[in-house]
Amino acid sequence: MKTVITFGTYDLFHIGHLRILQRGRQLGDRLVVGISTDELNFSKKGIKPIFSLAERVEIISALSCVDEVFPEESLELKGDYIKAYKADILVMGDDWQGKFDCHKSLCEVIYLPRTSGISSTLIKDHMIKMGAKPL
Ligand code: C2G
Repeated sequence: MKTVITFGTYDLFHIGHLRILQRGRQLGDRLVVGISTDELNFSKKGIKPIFSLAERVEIISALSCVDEVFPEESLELKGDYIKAYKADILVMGDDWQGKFDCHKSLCEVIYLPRTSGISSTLIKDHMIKMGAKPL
C-alpha cells in the first residue's frame, strides 16, 4: 500500500486543484490531503480564504480521489505529518519546486507541473473586475 500526501489551501476549488489531486492519487494507492487552516493561510498570504476550513474540508473530502483529509496547522510540521500518515510520496505543485526537498530522507518528494491559466487569485481578481464586492 503506497500512501501519497499533499498539501494546499484549495480556496475557490478549481480545475488546477482537481488535477493535482487526481495525479497525486495515481502515484499511489491512498491519497491523504493536508488542508491549510485559515490561520496558516493568513500567515502565508496575508488574507483569509473565501471559504472556511470546514467548507474546504467538506469539498475535498467529497472527491473520489481523496481518501483522508486533515487540517495543516503549520508549514514546519510537514515532516511530522509525513511520519504520522506513513506517507511514501509527498506531492506538491511546481510553484513549490525545491521547497520541501528537506523531506527526501522521509519519503519521495515529487513536484508536478501546475495547470496553467488558473488560480484562486485569478478567480478573485476576475470577480472583482466583474463588479463583485470583496466579502
Ligand atoms: N495547483 C495547481 N495548478 C494551479 C493551481 C494550484 O496544480 N493552477 C496546485 C498547487 O501547486 C498546490 C495545490 O494545487 O500543490 C494547492 O494549491 P493552493 O491551494 O494554492 O495551495 P497553497 O496555498 O500553495 O498551499 O504546505 C503547502 C501549502 O499548504 C500549499
